[in-house]
Amino acid sequence: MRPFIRLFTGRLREAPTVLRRGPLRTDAFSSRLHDPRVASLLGMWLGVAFGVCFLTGLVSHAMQHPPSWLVWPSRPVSLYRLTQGLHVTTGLACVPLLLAKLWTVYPRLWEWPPVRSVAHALERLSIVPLVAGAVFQLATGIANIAQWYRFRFFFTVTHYWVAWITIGALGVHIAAKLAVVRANVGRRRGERSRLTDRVSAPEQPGGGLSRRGLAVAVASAAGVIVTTTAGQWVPGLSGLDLLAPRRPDIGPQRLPVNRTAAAARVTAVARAAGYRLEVVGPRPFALTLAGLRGFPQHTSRLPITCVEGWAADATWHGLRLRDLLDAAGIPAEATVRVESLEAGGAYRTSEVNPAHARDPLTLLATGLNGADLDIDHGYPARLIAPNRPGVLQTKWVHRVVML
Ligand SMILES: Nc1nc2c(c(=O)[nH]1)N[C@H]1C(S)=C(S)[C@@H](COP(=O)(O)O)O[C@H]1N2
Ligand SMILES: [Mo]
Repeated sequence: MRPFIRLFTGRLREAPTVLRRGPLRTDAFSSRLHDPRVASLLGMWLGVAFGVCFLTGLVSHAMQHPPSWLVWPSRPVSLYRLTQGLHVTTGLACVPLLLAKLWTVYPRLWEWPPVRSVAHALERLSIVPLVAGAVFQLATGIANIAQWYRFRFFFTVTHYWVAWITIGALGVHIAAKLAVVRANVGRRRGERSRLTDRVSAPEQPGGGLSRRGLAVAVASAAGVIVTTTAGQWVPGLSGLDLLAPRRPDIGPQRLPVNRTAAAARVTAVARAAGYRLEVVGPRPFALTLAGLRGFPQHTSRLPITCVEGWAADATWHGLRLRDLLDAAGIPAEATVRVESLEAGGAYRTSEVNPAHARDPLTLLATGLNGADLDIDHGYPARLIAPNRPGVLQTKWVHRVVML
């Protein structure tokens, strides 16, 4: 018992001889890259990428699931495109940064003594949710953008809450490591040499990758990932999209499809001659397709921005939602619900707040890029509004209801 207590009170300064093997032997990790300076530098890059990813993720999440007190503005038109695009891009850039960082610091798992104080124990424990959370977020995020839903849990909710756990653990970690980072970043070589650390190895002449070499390699990997995927949402860069799961210009009518009419089982009802658009308000009415075309026709240039990280501009034709609401006597401050012909599915309806419903760019579109809407893009009519997540741009609309 006593050696055990001494182990955790730090009085056992050296690892017992029986344990001094494998990763616990002296000089088990000889690379000079397992050092606090490299760890601090990678940690700072990772902190910036992760921080941007977290904040943009929060904004995107709040746009998709607005709390009751928040009415999102409909402008700027592409705000969601920016937040969600940055979210996915910075998340992808975290992959090489995180791998390099974990490799740099993993020898510390065998740090001796394992625990020096309560604060040290807590700091070490916070590594578990930090690493597990970061790996989980990147893995589920990548699975999501690749539409690879092999997990049983609901992605949106889990990804959101694990983000909070991870950022909390990151806060603890940064607070604990601030002194080490200060001592290692932004100072001159001579000043840095004061810093002592058990796992830091002296610069060895010749052989192995230098610190600068590692920094260049990691930054290049992140740079390649960013430039070959950002074209998914940044206009004009789609030609570089070698690693992106989607090309924003490929699909029917040069626009990707998220869920096809066949997958949503709406092909027959959407094409049925008996199609009517119902508008439910103080003066309810129903319109045939010809009736829809009888309304003043408008054109809006607006992007579809999918939560999966792709965004594509398109030219939409149709009637303004606000003209439809006015005709039904629906007041300007009303929120409406747009309902799809789709019988089930998480995205069969969406709510449109007054700012979006009344925006002159918001259409019930019946046409896309100069032709009738393709069935996979929501024929006979779909919602398209500025600054709105793709999941809320309801397709195959057949009812608009005042709430
Ligand atoms: N009824 C219905 N509308 C829907 C969806 C859906 O599953 N059902 N998917 C949404 C999602 S996630 C996106 S990104 C956009 C994509 O529109 P597009 O397929 O025309 O590009 O449609 C949205 N509209
Ligand atoms: Mo989407």
